[in-house]
Amino acid sequence: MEKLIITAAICGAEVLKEHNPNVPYTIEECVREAKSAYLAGASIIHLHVRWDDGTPTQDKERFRVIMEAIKKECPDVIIQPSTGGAVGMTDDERLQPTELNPEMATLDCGTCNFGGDEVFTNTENTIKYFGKRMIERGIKPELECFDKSMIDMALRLQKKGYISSPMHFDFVMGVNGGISAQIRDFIFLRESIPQDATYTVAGVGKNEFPLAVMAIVDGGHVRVGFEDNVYISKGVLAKSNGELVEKVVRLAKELGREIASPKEAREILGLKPL
Ligand code: KMH
Ligand code: ZN
Repeated sequence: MEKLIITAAICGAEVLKEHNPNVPYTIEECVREAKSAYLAGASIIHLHVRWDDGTPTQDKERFRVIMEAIKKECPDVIIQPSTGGAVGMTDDERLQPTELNPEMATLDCGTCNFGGDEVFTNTENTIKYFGKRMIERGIKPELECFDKSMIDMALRLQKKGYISSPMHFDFVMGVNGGISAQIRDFIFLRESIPQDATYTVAGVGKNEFPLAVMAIVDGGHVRVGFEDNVYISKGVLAKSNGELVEKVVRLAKELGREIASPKEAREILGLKPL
């Protein structure tokens, strides 16, 4: 079985210090959290950035500064900026980090309710626009799918030339408004992607570690981090993103799956070597 790629989603756009005081906002806090995840075994950092007061931003310069600061401490880590940003941002606002030509970036494959009145909007034209941008700049998209219909959308747009192949999916499961996170849902999603595709799974809240185990035994990959979950176990806040990654490493070891280094993750995902 392929080695396990662990992605750490260290920050997100919605989670706050009120939920866990270790959620990073400042440059130094982002570096601290990325480094803790990297040292624990993460080969990819999925990155959102904030201003120092916690306000989410897609500002290109903020991304540049934080990406450079992370690279200083974690020289070979793969940094995967978000193009989802935060609910309500415009397409061009969200696309700013692609101007930095990162190796990867997320590409959200459909519109999703996020609870209350919040709607995360990704029209078909938005997805085409983002997909084209990533092809033009040689950025590998991580296809974020909050539901099965988003996989179908990605497959249709791949056939039309808006998304490159082999495809790499992220099943985001357990969002209020997206697919639930039961075993049958996981099997449904992983059986819906092409043979040559890879996938990672991001379980939201209490779904994070059960889904990690499913992906570990199935040969998929795993995303954890404060963006998705702030608890290390029931009612106990995680001290760092590194602590969440360490738990995945322990589970993988128990189940006989080795952890991929950033170099090995690049090989598995078909990224250029450093
Ligand atoms: N914060 C959500 C609105 C992504 O990173 O691409 C979008 C999100 C997905 O987190
Ligand atoms: Zn994200």
